[in-house]
Amino acid sequence: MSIQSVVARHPFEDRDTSFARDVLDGLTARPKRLSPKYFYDETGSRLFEEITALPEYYPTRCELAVLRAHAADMARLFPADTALIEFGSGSSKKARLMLDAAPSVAAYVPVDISSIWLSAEAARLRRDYPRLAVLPVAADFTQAFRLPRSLATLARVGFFPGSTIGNFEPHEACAFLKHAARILGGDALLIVGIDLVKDAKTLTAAYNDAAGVTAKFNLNLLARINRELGADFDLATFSHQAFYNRERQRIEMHLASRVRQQVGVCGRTIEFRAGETIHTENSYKYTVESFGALARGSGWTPVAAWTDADGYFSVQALRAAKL
Ligand code: AVJ
Repeated sequence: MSIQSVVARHPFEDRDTSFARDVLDGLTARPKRLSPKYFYDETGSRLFEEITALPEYYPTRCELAVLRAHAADMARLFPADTALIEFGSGSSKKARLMLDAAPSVAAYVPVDISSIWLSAEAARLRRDYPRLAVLPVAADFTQAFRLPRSLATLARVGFFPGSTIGNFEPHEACAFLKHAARILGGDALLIVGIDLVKDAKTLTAAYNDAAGVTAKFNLNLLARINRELGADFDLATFSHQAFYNRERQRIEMHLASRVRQQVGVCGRTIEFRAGETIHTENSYKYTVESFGALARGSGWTPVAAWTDADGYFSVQALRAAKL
C-alpha cells in the first residue's frame, strides 16, 4: 500500500508519518534541525508548564501581568457581539482573563491540534461561562481551517498569546499574520503576545534555568523520537545549549553531541561529529516598533501595545484592513 493511500484512509497516520518525515529531513540537513512544534508531547507539555513557573522564565509571568492589568483596555476595542478565536489554546488560562474582562465576547473558539484536550477544556468553560458559546475547532492553526458557520454574524478578534509567534522566522511570522487575516476576515482585530528584546543576561537565564527543566524539555525531543520512532539516541551523550544571537535577536536552542557517534533513526544511520548540534528552536525577540513594522508589512495596522512594568513583554493589538 502506498503512503498516499494510508494517509487518505487513516487521517491520524498522517501525523505519524509526517513526524517521521520531518525528523529524517531535519537530521539529514546541514546544519541538523528539528521543529520546536514537536516539543509538546505529553511529557513536553508538562515540562513546559513547569518552565512557565521557573524564577528565570519571565515571559509567562510578565504576559499574565499585562493581561491582568490591561485586558479591560483591550476589551474596549472589541465590537459588541464578538467571537474570540484563540490560535493554539493550551490551557486557556489567558483566554479566561480576556473573557472575564470582555462582556462583548459572545463566542469563544479555541483552535488546537489536540482534540482530546479541547473537549475537556470546552466543558469546563461552558460550566464557568454559561452564557458563552464555546466552539472548539480541532486543527493545526498554521494550516487553513474553517471557522464554525454560527460565527457568521459576529465580529472577529484573534488571540495569539504566549509569544509563540517568536518561534517562526520573521518571514514565516509574516505568512502567519496574512493567513490569520484570511481566516478572521476584514476589519478583524488580533491580540498577540510578543517577547521583547532585553539584556542578554536576562534572556539567556530564561532558557538556562538552574533547576535544569529547560534542558529536560529540550532533551525530551530525543526521548520522544526514541519512543515514537524507535530511534536509539543516548540522551546522556547530548547536552542542552541555549544562547542569545544578538544579530538576529533570537534565543537559539540546540542539542549538542558530546562525542562523535552514530544514531539509528527510522532505519537510517545519522552521523554526529563531536560538538555537532541539532538546532531545535528559535525564539525571536522584537521591540514594539520592530514587531509593528512586521505587522504593517503583513497587512495589519498596529493600534495599541501594552507592556509590563519591566518592559520585558508586550501584548499588541493589530487591525486587519477593511474588505
Ligand atoms: C512557547 C515558544 C513561547 O520561546 O520561550 C520555553 C518555548 N522554549 N523555553 C519560548 C520555550 C524554551 C517558548 N514559547
